[in-house]
Amino acid sequence: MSCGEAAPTYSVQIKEEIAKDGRFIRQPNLFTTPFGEGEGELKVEKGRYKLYWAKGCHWSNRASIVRELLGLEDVLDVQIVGREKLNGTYAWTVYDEEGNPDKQSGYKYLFEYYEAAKPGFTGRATVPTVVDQIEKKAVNNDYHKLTNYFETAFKAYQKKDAPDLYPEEQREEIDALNEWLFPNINNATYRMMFSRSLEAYNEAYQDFVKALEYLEERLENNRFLFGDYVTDSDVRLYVTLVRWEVAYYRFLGTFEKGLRGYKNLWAYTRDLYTIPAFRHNTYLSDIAHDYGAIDESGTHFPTFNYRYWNEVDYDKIFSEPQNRRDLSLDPDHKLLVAE
Ligand SMILES: N[C@@H](CCC(=O)N[C@@H](CS)C(=O)NCC(=O)O)C(=O)O
Repeated sequence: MSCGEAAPTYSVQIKEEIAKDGRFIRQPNLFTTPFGEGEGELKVEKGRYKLYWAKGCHWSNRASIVRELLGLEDVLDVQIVGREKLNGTYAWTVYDEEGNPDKQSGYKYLFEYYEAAKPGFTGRATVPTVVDQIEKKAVNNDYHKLTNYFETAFKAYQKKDAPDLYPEEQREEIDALNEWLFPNINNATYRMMFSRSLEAYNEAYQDFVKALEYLEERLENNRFLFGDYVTDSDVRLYVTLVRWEVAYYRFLGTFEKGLRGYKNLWAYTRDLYTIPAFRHNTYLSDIAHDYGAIDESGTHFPTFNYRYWNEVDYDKIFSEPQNRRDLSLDPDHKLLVAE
């Protein structure tokens, strides 16, 4: 983490998110106003919005990958947040390397954008968050829909040869798969991570492993989830698989096998990793970095990642060649670009 002190923890779930039986029930997103031209919607304008995201966080990594895939650099600014201990908890920082507040807003912390939007706000300020740089407030942190807005409402601002990650005729199927990926893959890892009963843990574990088996089979004959081209769903699956392999797998519990034990899923992840927008936005060593929260409690057994996060050549491992192109009728193109 380039800004501020070392940052041992990425997510601080609050008491209200743990149910009586130990299950983790995620808080709803705070800012869900859609982007679009309709009444009350967020109008897309150059110079207005900025996306904040964190290297370790897959909810926000989806948005940073799609932003780059679609070439939205000119219309949507971006910044990777830092993490800092503040008043006994942790806060996302938005100041620069020298500690100067954000030039446009004058803020040092992400929660200041939340307070500006919701006076009296006391909850968790989370990534991803899109802020309005003119009004200096948070406007959208709806990670379920953010990439879909980039694919649709931001269309006029996409680069010329931008791929179609959300083809109209496939939207229903993509939405359905995304809704399934949320509890079974993306949030299943957090359901394991934040559970406070073994029963809740096991439930999430079973969902996750069953889902992996299903996806492994689906990818046996399909290069990507919907065939020859990358879609929005692939981005959502990729961001969790990468973190599972590099980090979660080493501390979430005991898995019968890791990503590398799933022939298709592992080759699929590497196939996606070779796409520049995926690779640029995947900070493998940072994801592996264990800041040593366990060590602070006095244990003599710091994790593998605590000791070696920066010595393993993850880029080399993820760049090992695979031959998934043979599954495609259009092997030279992974992205669907309209004529
Ligand atoms: N917006 C969502 C999810 C996004 C989320 O949990 N992001 C994490 C990082 S992966 C975060 O920003 N955590 C900060 C915190 O919990 O203080 C929520 O409110 O639950």
